[in-house]
Order: sequence, then C-alpha cells, then structure tokens
Amino acid sequence: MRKSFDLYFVSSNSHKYKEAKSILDSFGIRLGFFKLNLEEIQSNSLKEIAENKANDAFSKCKKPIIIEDDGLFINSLNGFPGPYSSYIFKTIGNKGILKLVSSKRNAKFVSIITYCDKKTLKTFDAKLDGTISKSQKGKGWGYDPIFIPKNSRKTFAEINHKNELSHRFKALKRFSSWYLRKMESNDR
Ligand code: ITT
Repeated sequence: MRKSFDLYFVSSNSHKYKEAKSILDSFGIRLGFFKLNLEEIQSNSLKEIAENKANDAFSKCKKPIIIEDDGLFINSLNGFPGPYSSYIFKTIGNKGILKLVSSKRNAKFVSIITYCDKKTLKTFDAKLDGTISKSQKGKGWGYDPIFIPKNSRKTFAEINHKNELSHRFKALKRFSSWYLRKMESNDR
C-alpha cells in the first residue's frame, strides 16, 4: 500500500520540484512543495552549499525537508559553471555556454540531495555523464536543451524518459532507500 509521509521539497525552482515529485511518487513517497528562495553561500563544494541551504530551509519550514543543489560541470572548461550553474544560467544562459565550448564537449550533471529534520542532516549525491550539444535542441527548462546524456543522441529536452535516468533520479533513488528504511524503523 502507498504510504504518505510528511516531507517537503524547498526550492525556488518549480521544474525541479515537479521532477522530484514524480520520481519520489514512483518510490511511494509523497512530496509537498515550499517555494522559497534559499540562502546560497559561495563555495566550490556543492555539498557545503547544499547543507547550508538545507539548514536554512528547515529553519524556515520547521518540517522535514529535502533541498537539491545541482551543477553542470564541463570538462574542457575545468568544471565551469559547476557550483555557479544557477548564476551562469541567469547571466549568459545556454547561448553563452555554447559559445564557450569548442571541440571537446564532455560534461556531467551533478545532483546533491540533502535531507534535514530536527535531528538529522544527511546528504546524497549522484552524477550523470554526457556531452554538450552543438546547438539548443528541444523545448526544456534550464540546461536541458544543451545536455545530451550518455548513450543518447538526444538532449534532455528531446527525450521523454529524463526522469528515469537523470542525475536527479539517481540521487533521489539513493535518498529514497535510506528514507524508507528510516521511516520503517521509526514505525517499529
Ligand atoms: P534552488 O532554489 O533549488 O536553489 P536553482 O534553480 O537555483 O533552485 P540549482 O542551484 O540547484 O537550482 O541549479 C543550478 C542550475 O542548474 C539552475 O540554473 C538550474 O536551472 C539548472 N539545472 C538543474 N537541474 C537541471 C536539469 O535537470 N535540467 C536542466 N537544468 C538544470
């Protein structure tokens, strides 16, 4: 039987929430949404940014929450935009990224999911390798029109099974097995 738990996703980005909700639904976890702008510290470590964001989210929502911090890392640009992906998307966008990338197009998407409640702060991460396309393809949000996942010829914006293979799916899968075990042991 499907269980429903009191868990919220805190983010300013409703695209991320929609995908996270659909992924967690498939693991039997019900996810609410708190749309908030969270404090984002400057750091080269996504984990440090995520844990800071999670503490900020919990202090504002006072309920068990998860937050997600993502980064697109382009090999030939030494991992740029990485932890600055959100700022770079807002400033130079996909057009600007395409101008910077030349012949070597390998990249990866990283997702960090951090859970926080009164007693626990726990982080899960995952990465997905891929390449940067030569032009924008498909209608999607964020970097979806320029990111081609490994073993595909299409961008995230062109495929309809993104939620079965994305960086977000992989990190949430790790989170889910831990969270369901935690809930079961609380039930006992
Ligand atoms: P928060 O309020 O949750 O921080 P955000 O949009 O600032 O929302 P991030 O810092 O985690 O989120 O994301 C970094 C950037 O990467 C941001 O511009 C996103 O749009 C983009 N991004 C993250 N996941 C993506 C995905 O699955 N597809 C396309 N772009 C993605």
